[in-house]
Amino acid sequence: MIELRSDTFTLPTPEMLAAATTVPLGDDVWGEDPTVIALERRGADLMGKEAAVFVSSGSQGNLAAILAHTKRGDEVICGDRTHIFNAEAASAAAFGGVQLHPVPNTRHGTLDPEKLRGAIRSPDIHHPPTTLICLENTHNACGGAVLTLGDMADARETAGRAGAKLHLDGARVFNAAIALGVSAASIAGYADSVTFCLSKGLSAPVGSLLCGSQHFVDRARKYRKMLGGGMRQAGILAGPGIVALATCIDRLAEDHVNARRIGEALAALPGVEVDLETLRSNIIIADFQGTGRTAVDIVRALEDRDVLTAAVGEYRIRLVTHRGVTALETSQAIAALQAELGRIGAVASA
Ligand code: TLP
Repeated sequence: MIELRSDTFTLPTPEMLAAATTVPLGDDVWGEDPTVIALERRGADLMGKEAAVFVSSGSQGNLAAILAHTKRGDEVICGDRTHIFNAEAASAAAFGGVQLHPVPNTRHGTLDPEKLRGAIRSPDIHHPPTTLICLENTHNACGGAVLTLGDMADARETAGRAGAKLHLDGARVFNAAIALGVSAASIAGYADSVTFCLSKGLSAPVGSLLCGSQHFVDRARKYRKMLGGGMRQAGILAGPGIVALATCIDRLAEDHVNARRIGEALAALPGVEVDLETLRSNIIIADFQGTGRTAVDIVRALEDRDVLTAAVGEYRIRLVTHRGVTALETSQAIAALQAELGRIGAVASA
């Protein structure tokens, strides 16, 4: 099977598995696991932040960040297509008592600047205070769109003027860095805090890092404990994370090349639409409405051709490239897509 449902399916490398069984361990709730400490240091350095806390998942990192930045009754502005708004089970509302205020995402994954400014609350007895703005880079549901440094700077400025903090859901921030040809720290530099995932394209089995100032990370660590995220000999998980940061960042460029090939091949098929301008990382979202077939129908048909994809709307399918999909498998997946959906030439001559 060619696995294109998500980069979360990546399996650990042999070096990661070896690290899991050989790294020094301690009780991390006591702050004594040397491997977790080393991973947190490395993560913070890569993001250019003072400190980091190892969390079980991207969702836990985003929630701990929101809890640490806000208080009950606050309002948090985020894009209407963000993972925080759509795919974290309303955790910020349920556990933090904060209201998420969605602003339309542009196809580039940014927040429409005018709508963002308009969403910021003025001081008024009726209004919840806007204390946090969240961005996502790369932007999953916008087809892996990459926010530029200029986009980040604009949001920073708006947050600053509003007296709000800026959190970056950087689950795939290294994909953004590779696509822009800049360091991850230069992207994260615009945000007060950043979550990034070890368990997606970086291929570690478990975990994310939440990074920010020492004061912020101390608060987030406390919230992680409240969420049941205080782990003990977590070095078993942090060891593979250290290997992921040392060995799997640069190779993300290959995933981008493969995604581009798939996106271009899909865009050439009759009735299929792909935004090739925003396709710059490892995620492709294609719209199949013009084929007259639903996403679920096409996903099933592709499965019969040994290609796994995910429906993300009635007519939209997401495909994600990663370390588990080689250039050859990319060609095989493209051949399967062409066989299932037909080439433009084939339809024209029919
Ligand atoms: N994304 C998963 C699914 O939940 C959709 C995926 O397969 O892409 N932020 C972003 C931008 C994400 O894409 C994800 C996971 C998360 C946060 C949450 O990370 P985890 O799954 O570790 O909680």
